Amino acid sequence: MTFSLFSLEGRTALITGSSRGLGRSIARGLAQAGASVIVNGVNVERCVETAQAFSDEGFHARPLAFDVTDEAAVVEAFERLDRDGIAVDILVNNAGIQLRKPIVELSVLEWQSVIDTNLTSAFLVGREAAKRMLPRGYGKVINIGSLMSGLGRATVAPYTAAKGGIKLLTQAMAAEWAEKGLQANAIGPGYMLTDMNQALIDNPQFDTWVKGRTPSRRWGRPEELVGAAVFLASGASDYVNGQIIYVDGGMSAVI
Ligand code: GCO
Repeated sequence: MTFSLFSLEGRTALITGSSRGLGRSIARGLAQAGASVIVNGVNVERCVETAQAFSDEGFHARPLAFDVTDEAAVVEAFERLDRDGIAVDILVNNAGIQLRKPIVELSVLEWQSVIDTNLTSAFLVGREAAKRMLPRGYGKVINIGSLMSGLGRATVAPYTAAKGGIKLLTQAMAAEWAEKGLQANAIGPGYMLTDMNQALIDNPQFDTWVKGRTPSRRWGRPEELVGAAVFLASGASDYVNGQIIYVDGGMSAVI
């Protein structure tokens, strides 16, 4: 008998921002664990390409391109899933952008863009998913926070504020939805080898700082988030709610 505690067989997972980066790695990992995955992003071609790549590997995947910051687009996307008879069992709110600039140089539009993409999107997509999960008495909501959900760094204020909000939105979701059989938790990635961080990776001083500040003495690989994601998406976490799991090489645990 296979060890089914972590199996996602028969489950459908929607991962926002999953046509590339961390979201793509998480989506592939959930597919490896047996989930049928819905690949989301704003770029239709990239969504189709990523879903096809997953299908070519033998996984069950479909593209669903929509802008997670656009309320009407989010509502329409879920109505389309309803029409297609697709129930989202697992939601990973991963979509996010980074903008590095001192607070005093930020425009309100720049601030709002990061907050909308990194935080408001989790509310919009989480709300539509929960409207359907609550009556079914089942759902796994996984919000992608950050090391910055609990720590600040200069020049990334909107990202930090949004990711701090993600941590506490997760706790609020747990407070409202746990009694109905849903689990809402978060993952806090540390410094990962992603396109979003390429400028930092290529900066020798920053690279040295990350490796010195991180007990594991290295950057994280996107696929290293899969274990936490599968755990929080599976029956192994049915009594875990409102928590954040930092996957950061220990950076948040030490001074
Ligand atoms: C930065 C980085 C961080 C990363 C890190 C933590 O500019 O400091 O982009 O914000 O997101 O991986 O999540």
